[in-house]
Amino acid sequence: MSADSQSLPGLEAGDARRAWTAVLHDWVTTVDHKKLGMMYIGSGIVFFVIAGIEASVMRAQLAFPENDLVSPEVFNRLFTMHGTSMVFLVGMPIIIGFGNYLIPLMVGARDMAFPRLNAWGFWMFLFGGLLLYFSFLGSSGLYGSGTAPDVGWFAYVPLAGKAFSRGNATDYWILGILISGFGSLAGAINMITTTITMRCKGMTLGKMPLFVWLMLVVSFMMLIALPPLTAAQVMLLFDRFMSARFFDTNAGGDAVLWQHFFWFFGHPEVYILMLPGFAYASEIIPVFSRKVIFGYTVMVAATICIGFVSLGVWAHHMFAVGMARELNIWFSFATMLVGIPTGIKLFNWIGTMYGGKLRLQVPMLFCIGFLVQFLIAGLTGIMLSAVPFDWQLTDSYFVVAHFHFVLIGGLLFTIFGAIYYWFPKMTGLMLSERLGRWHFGLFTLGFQMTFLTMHVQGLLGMPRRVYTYPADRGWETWNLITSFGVIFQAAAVVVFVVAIVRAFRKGEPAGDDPWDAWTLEWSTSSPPPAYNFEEIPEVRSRRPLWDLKHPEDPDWRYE
Ligand code: HEM
Ligand SMILES: [Cu+2]
Repeated sequence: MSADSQSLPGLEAGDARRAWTAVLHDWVTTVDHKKLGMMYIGSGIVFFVIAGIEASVMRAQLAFPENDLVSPEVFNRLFTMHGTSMVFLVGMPIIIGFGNYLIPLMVGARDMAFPRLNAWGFWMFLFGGLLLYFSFLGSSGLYGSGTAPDVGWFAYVPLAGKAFSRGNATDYWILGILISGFGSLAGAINMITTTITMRCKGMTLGKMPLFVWLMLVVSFMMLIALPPLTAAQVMLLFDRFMSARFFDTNAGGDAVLWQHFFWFFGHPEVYILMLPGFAYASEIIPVFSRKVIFGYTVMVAATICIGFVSLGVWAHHMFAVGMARELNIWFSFATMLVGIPTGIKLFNWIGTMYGGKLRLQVPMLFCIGFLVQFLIAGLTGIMLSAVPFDWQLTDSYFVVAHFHFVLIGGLLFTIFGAIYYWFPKMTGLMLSERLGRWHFGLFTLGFQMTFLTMHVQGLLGMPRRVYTYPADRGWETWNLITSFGVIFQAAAVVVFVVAIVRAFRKGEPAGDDPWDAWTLEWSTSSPPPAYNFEEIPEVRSRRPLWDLKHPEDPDWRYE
């Protein structure tokens, strides 16, 4: 928020309106990476609240057996919109937002390589998201007008085909994701080009912040994984509108082909979401441990390994479709293989904290929560990569618990940590440490109550996506605890929103470098000027600010 908008109060009504119009015009027409980054993150937070409400309604329905709070049709729409929104309208914009905001600052550049492409990408993302939600109003479904997509976030055929999904609900799912995907592709092209061509003097690849390395790998993964999804969606549109037969098994097509296409995108997608979380942890943990990252080069190598191997594991989502034994063995083995570079990273973060002077402030608390929960997520992932084990638990609540441990315990916790860490840089204001601790405490308690118990429902045989369940299966108490946990998570999100609003109203001034950190974004004012740097900096080590602050013992002596 620029200085002059804060002086709006007290202006004459006409002047205030003109001033607000000017602010709005400024943000709507901006091509500045910082503003676009904040708009991506802001939109992601709004969609998070909406998708969180969808999840809460589902858990209210499942709190008791044989409940009828919502109908099965509405329940199907809720998990479809929740899952689709969380992945494409929460995770993606927030990771692209942070990449957009931070990469030019971290490499010492004035903006992204293609500012107008950047702006186009943002509006494509937002238009795709709004189109998806317009489905609640626009599409004419079987149950009268206005139904959201109800085929699940991976829209398996033939359910998503014309025979079973009449009306336009599924077409909104296809088009909403397809169009918002342009935003991701534009972001990826910009992040790769900026990183490779716009680094300041002295910043060799070996001196880039880990954040920049991880976003580089993520961007390449987006360029590889997104187009197959787009191609499959176009084929599905052909099937739905022009009676093509790509996925129609009765007419020479193949329903399993859709699954291969979807998960060839879908699995790398979870790492496209997770690696940025690793990037936030790799920046925050060293600063709050007062130690350089343990094993910089190994971290980079592990990231590249994860990037590559995760492109070859997709069919571990399809162990139950009847693939050849050899294929099951390969996809099981490759999935276990990903555990190695991921495990290395966990050790490197723990190695960084070991012997450090830990400062347990809110960004660090969320990173520690991430470490513990991501370890659990990784372990259940290894369990599910064993084919016989997966045959027992595929499509059960054990799987729902596993991927929420990855996407909340992993990604969402690091996103919260990143927001508390970089909010001061973006706004010049501090978020309240006291409210942040409440946010962390309530969310961790609620998260564990909800998703740790879900593993048990799964082991007791409860399938996913059921809108209710009988009272005689021993699932009642577990479901009640699971749903109760959502109350704590919701309370934590309210505290988070209050913390943000309160910071904008009367937050403490942050100063340029409130955490005493070491990367270039902290060398600028908070918020940074439109042109980022008075003079393009020159760096000699991975910690340029440390060198500036400690000329007596600069890092470049050791690198
Ligand atoms: C914030 C707290 C959250 C709660 C309470 C929650 C709860 C739920 C529930 C109850 C379901 C439906 C399970 C079923 O009926 O099968 C679900 C599904 C799902 N959730 Fe979440 N979720 C949360 C956050 C997230 C986040 C952050 C992500 C991703 C970034 C996510 C991604 C998904 C996906 C992909 C599905 C599967 C949807 C489908 O079956 O089509 N959720 N979640
Ligand atoms: Cu997977």
